[in-house]
Amino acid sequence: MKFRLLSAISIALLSISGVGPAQAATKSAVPSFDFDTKGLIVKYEPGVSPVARDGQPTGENSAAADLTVGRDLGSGWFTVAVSGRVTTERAWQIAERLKADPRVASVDLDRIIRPAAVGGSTVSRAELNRAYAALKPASAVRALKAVDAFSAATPRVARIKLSWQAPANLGTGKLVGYKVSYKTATGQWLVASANTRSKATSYTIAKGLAAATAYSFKVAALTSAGSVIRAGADSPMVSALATTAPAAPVLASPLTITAKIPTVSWVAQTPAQAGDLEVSYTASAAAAGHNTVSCDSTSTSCQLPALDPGVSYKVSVVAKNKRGQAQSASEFIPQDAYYAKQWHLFGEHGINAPAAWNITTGSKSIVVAVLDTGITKHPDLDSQVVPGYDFVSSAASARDGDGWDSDPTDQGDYSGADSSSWHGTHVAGIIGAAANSIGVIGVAPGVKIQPVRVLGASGGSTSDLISALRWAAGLQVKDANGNAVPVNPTPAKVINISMGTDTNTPCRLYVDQPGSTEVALAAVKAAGVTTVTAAGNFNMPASYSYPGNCVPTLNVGATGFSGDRAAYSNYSTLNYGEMSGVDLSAPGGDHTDFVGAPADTNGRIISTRNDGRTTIGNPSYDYEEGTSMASPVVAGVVALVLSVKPNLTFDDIWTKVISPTLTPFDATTSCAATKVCGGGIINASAAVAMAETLP
Ligand SMILES: [Ca+2]
Ligand SMILES: [Ca+2]
Ligand SMILES: [Ca+2]
Repeated sequence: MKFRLLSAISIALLSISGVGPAQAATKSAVPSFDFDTKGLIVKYEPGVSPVARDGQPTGENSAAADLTVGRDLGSGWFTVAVSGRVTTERAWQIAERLKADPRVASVDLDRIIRPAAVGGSTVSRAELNRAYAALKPASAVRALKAVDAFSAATPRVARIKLSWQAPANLGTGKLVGYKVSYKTATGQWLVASANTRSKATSYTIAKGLAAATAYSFKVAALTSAGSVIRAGADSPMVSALATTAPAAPVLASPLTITAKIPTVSWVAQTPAQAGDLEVSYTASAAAAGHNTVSCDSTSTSCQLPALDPGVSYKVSVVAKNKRGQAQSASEFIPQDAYYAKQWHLFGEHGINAPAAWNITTGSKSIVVAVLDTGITKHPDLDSQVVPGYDFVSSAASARDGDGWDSDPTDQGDYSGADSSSWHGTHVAGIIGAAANSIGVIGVAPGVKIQPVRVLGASGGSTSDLISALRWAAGLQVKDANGNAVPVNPTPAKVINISMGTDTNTPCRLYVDQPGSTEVALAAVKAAGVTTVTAAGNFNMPASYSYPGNCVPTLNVGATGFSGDRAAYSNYSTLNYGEMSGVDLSAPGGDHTDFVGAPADTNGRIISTRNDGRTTIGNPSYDYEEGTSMASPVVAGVVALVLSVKPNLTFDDIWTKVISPTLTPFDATTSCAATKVCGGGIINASAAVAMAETLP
């Protein structure tokens, strides 16, 4: 407290004329009375200076108030101003303390000095008491409770319903509403409603609250007297934890499950996704005509009991907490980082893969052999691969120092300034890149890839290709010395051959005499294997390009982003169904057909690659275009079809499943007028659904 110069005091004491018995006080109108007090009238003991040696007014410390000695009224009486404006109640408290100070003889408790703004006059204590009583605040509301006000309509919004009993005492005012406040995690009080304007003794806070947070709440009654609203005391605080129902869990394991793989797993939920409550999960597997089975867990996986063998069950997971429950999506939703770039899977002229994935993402018992340049290690492929073989007989071309061997690693096909293509790695990813959080997803991420190397730095030979075909299908193969190659322990059900010649290379020796490749293809077909070939990239008749012109394969032309024939794609000059032209098309990408395509793709197909220029470098992703990309799209769909119906033959797959479900070409495309692009674009969803209808 500072010492104040007496001359600086500006307290108004206009009507004070002396001390003694209370004067007839001015009858001020209660509604305009604001209780502000500017000062007291104090009598000091004889000989006591109103100003102490420390410069502060005598009695100030004992009053614990910032006082200023004002006017000497005579006979030991002084006016004492209270710094600022205090309530009458506070002024009386100060007066009581001053009275207890031995230096103070008396305080005139019957008169209070009012501010100049309201007349500066004194008013009697009796009158103040009456006025004060008229505006007495309500007492505290009683029995405040906070309960969860969960709304199924807005399950992620934290809501708390407060309820209470009206105050026992409303004073003399009328109840006009309640003030509702809540304390945040940082201790800050926020007003949920300054005035509910209702006599209702409940209020729901539906805004501002966050899940997983403990709040305190208080409520004060508001009473009115004239223009003044007087708040009652706050209620005791109550706490409530605002929580929510869990979010839908996301399956980590396939949407369909068989007795061979009875474990269901899902992605761990964050506290917020769990609604900030303890969550339990129930996984169920259902199949028409079979008992639904389920398992429970509070973790992220559980093993289903006793599934009927050979049956494909559809799996769902329900997350449940005390606020509610949520079921996993009935759709398979890829989490792969580059999925949005994979227009060939979901685009308008893509293959409708997501709907197919709702039925199957592929069975790991289905193997797709990729007869290509081999494979390189890749985090999106390593989990997808079963052992393959290397049928490049030329050691120079193979660049691995020998002829046939059991290691199909791609050693690079660089030539001069041309980088290695890592073609087999790209093709393998289109078929079966893993469904995970990284990179891309294959058409059939649940199936297995078998890398079979037939192309080296100098391309490949027909005899190696034939050996590879036979080996992939599980048939016996002998090497140049007549020694048997170990039989493929995991024979393929699908073989993809993304290669072709750029000149007219008939497959058939004579019109009516099959060549050795067709003999092999017939044996492969007889073994229950479906072979898919690329129609070629030379904008020439597909019947010129070996081995796509061999019978029987599904020979695939390429379409671009707009669904029209890719500019480079070989085309059919034969009647549809002869199976040595273009049988069908699939997205292979076309950089000249890029309008509207996802960023960076330039209308091409993204898949797994390697960044080594010559020899193997690091795993990467890159864009390619070609019938080499279209063929594995079809091979992937065939693998999905076989995952649903493993015993379908080549003829079944073509005539009963693929051919009837092709998406017709848009009327505006060059493919529509003729059958130069085959019967249409492969439709994964329609094909898988069709397969399901077959016995
Ligand atoms: Ca070798
Ligand atoms: Ca090798
Ligand atoms: Ca992936």
